[in-house]
Amino acid sequence: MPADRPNIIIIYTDDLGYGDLSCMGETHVRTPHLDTLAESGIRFTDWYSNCAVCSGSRASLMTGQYPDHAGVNGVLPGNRESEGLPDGKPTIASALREEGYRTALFGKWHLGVTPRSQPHNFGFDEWFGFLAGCIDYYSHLFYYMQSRGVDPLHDLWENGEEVWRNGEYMTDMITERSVDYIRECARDGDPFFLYTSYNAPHYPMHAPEEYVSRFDHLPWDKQIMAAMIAGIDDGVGEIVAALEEAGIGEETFIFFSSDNGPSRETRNWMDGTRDPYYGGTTGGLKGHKGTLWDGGIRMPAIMSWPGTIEGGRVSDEMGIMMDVFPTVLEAAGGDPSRYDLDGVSLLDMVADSGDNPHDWIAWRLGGQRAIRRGDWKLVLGGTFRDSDETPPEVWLSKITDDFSETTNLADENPDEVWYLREILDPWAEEQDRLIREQRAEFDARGG
Ligand SMILES: [Ca+2]
Repeated sequence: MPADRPNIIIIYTDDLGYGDLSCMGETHVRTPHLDTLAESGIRFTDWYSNCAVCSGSRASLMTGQYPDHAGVNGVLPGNRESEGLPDGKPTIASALREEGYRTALFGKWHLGVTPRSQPHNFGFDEWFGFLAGCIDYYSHLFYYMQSRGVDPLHDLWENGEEVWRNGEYMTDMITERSVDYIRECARDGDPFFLYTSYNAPHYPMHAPEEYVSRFDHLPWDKQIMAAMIAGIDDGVGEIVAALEEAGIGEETFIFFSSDNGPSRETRNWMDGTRDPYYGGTTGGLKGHKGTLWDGGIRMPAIMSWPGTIEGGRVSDEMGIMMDVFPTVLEAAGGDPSRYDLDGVSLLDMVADSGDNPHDWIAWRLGGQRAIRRGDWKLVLGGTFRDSDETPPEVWLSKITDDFSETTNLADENPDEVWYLREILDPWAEEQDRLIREQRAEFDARGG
């Protein structure tokens, strides 16, 4: 396989916070394999998710578009009638398949449950995992819509067929499938795209004793979080070891990140406690999952391609999940301009010290809107879910100086607010139009 045609692996985690890795400053957990991966490539300090919750973030990762443009914003429901991406929507997987890649997904999809919404209709040759937002790690049941009248559902599938693996820990199954796939592709000499999509450390807070016992010294909320993250970290170690054993480590591009910030939901506790959960950490960023403060959308992110990208670097350049599609497609020798993408290829920036192509990036979730441009970040309608505090409607931060968005500079910088709104308001209107159009088209075809 020529070095200019790398294997592509995306390792995605679920509700992992900005501060939850030891290479990001967390002192409770230990993530030696991820720290080594970061050392082998670039660790980003200013990498963003396109959405503060699961489905929107994953829609952008897969399609290279803003969530509304992709047709999925917010969180898709977990019932079996749940529809996801519109038919025919190109994804990273379909684009790489056109370039001759084998493609596989192991783990969480959360971009629709109905047969037509499933991964094999969006470019994945093979897949194993679950389709809704979360599952019990051992029974693989989805329990979380009983308050809306939906009974628990079993949610484990292989290539569209329901399968049962009662008692097997989901994180370990995802790792095993990923490692087997790497060995198989390496043996056959095929370039591959592997999407390893861990549901950890999303609730329910489950981990085997093997991981839990490593953190006996911690209080329960931190102990179980550290154990679930250790499961991921061991998995990353096994994946990298499999690449090295097969002699393809140098020509494999790995991107690691998380879909949104840490959850403060009380259901993380599992002991009837109704306090907000602080097992995961934003590392000092304001907010959490579900909010457009940086704690909801700024993510740990690692990009490694040892044969091509110089390692041992930390980058404060701004990047975002929708950039991954064009970046890896270009790395694979494809042409991103063939696709209608909102993300931009960062390949020149990461491999050849080129300029960051981003001027600004923006977000929209429910009544919240936000934009970051240069040193500034504007949040409109910002909220919290772990307190009754209602922030001012307009919040302007000098984000490069004010990591935690603590000081509102809106009143003293009306020109900056005006300028950012001149970009953000029409953008948000356009996103609203795009998702309405997508859903109308969807409805017209019979849902
Ligand atoms: Ca999530």
